[in-house]
Amino acid sequence: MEQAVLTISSKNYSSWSLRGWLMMKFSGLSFEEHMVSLDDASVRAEILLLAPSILVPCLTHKGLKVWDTLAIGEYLNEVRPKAGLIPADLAARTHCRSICGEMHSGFTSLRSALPMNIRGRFKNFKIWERAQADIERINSIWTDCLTTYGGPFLFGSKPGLADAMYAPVVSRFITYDVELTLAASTYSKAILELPAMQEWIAAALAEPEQIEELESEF
Ligand SMILES: N[C@@H](CCC(=O)N[C@@H](CS)C(=O)NCC(=O)O)C(=O)O
Repeated sequence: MEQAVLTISSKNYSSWSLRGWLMMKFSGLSFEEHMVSLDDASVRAEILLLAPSILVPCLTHKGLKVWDTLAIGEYLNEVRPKAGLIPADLAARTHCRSICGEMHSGFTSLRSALPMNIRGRFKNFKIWERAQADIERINSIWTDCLTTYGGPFLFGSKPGLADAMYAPVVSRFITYDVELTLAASTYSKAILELPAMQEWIAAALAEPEQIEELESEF
């Protein structure tokens, strides 16, 4: 199929869907979104045809299938090179790929203890020590990028791959009442003001699906 189709799941809970969807928006490639519920066995069979990992997001475009969020980002950078998803400068590009890799394979404590839940609000949430270490590392990544490249986004004036990778963290910090450093608060504001992010949040707020286990303090 010529037209790009991005398959995603819940806008309230699926952080990887948000990352892939923001990459699509930042790339400027027009696409249709296909929303699925991965709890349904027949849907899982359908997803298997698009992504052997049976995970979302996955992209189909011009007869190609791309699954796994980082691969989607790299693909978009190839087909939309002028969008600047990845910085042009070698040093910045290397830095960008390193922090994207860090998010893709790391921060497991933060991810498991503070799952994305855009609608949720947990005041005075008790943050586990290892999740706190992840938060501190993220703060230092953001501070370093904003200082080096001048903001308001991680690699300068336009949002790109790294911002898509870190945007769900901005939402988690609000949900779990995480105390923000000045850099984190400035960066969060820039992300939340993006029209694409506002569009996603509005859809997440309107979504009826609820996962009970994620709706109480745990
Ligand atoms: N490493 C994968 C992770 C994707 C992932 O874990 N996606 C979740 C949704 S956020 C998923 O599809 N989970 C399967 C399920 O819920 O059954 C990527 O980068 O795309």
